[in-house]
Amino acid sequence: MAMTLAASAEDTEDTREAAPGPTYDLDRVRADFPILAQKVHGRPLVYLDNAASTQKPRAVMDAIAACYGEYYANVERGVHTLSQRSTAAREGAREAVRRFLNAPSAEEVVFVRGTTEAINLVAASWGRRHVGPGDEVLITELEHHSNIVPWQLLCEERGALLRVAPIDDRGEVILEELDRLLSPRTRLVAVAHVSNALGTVNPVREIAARAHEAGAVVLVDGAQAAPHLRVDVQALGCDFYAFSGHKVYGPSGIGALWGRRELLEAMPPWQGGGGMIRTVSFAGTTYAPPPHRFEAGTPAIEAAVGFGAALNYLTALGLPAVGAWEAELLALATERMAAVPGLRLIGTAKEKAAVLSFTLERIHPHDVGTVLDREGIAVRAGHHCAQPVMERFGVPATTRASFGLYNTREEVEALVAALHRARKLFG
Ligand code: 7TS
Repeated sequence: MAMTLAASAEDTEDTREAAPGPTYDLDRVRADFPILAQKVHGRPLVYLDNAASTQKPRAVMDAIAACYGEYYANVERGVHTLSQRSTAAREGAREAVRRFLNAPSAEEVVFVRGTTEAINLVAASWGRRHVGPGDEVLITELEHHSNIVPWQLLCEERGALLRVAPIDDRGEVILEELDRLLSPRTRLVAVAHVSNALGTVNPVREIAARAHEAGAVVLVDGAQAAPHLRVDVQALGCDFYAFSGHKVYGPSGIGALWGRRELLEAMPPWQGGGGMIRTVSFAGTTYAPPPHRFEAGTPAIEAAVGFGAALNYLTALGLPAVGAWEAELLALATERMAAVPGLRLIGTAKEKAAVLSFTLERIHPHDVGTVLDREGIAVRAGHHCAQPVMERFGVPATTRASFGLYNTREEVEALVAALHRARKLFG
């Protein structure tokens, strides 16, 4: 794909001098992430696989260590002091999620294992109740498999139809097509806030408004947005928002689903067990109100605590500052990569966040990934759980570099230099 950002060497120098850098202290931020200070194959680690999972700051490790070392016990229902402290810490994390999303109430925040589980929860609970034969669920062509397969399963079970709004050659959702596919039969529109394979930032607010006009409920997959953009679920106007802890510098195995209170209250449980009931008898069981109705069993207590610490860390740095820095890295990388012979960028939307997917002529993406790893550079190669996107662009896989708040301009330069070397190596 043709690049438009190619600048002359002089322009480039000017840009670099004028570049303000992050509005936070990058050296200090990097020092918060002990894992970054290591060598891989004798070279300084350059971690550019942040879209898959981010590294963890000391604040998150300390919060988890304090949970285990000072107050760990099972949560809820406990009269003893440690159980009450554990419960309070986990509920504090729920409040951190509420603040992070600007949700109206912490009771609308359900802890889940991650984005995947959040979407499955909505499909299994809300979906089974509201999607019937002849109904439609509308997604887009750029979704992660997590925002495709649960809807396929639901539609198959309910006799409903899955519709897909196409993307254009830049990787932007074609809004006119989305409009055309919206109908009174559309029960739900499920859309990524940011694409993991392309980096496209979707106009979620506009999509939500259009979907609501058609009478549909809107779920936003925020897995790739939460680490980069300030999310305000009230301003977005969506009905559900899902994201994962491990992509926002927190632990794996934890994430959150935010849902509008009226919707959550009307939803049946999706898993049964301890913690989600009001009363149980063999004659019949009544259920706890949200969020506990959707949290059966002993939860990931320490992970929730670490998740809250991660969100507070990110908020303290400031998402606008983080996003601005990552945008600079993305612009620099986009410009530099234009000079790598045979490099095709996959995903050139006007609005992008922190993801650069590309192919190199005559070199398989996995080989690119392996060559980069020999230089200490961690990127991902594959279909990124977005096979329909690969199909749309006619490639089996891409190499993907994805940026996080701790990446540097020098790391971008190291990536590009390594790509030039790979180019020479493979001819
Ligand atoms: N949605 C999007 C847009 C994602 O990028 C991912 C994970 C998920 C959902 C699923 O999140 P999980 O935390 O439940 O696994 N994306 C990636 C990726 O791009 N590489 O590894 C995981």
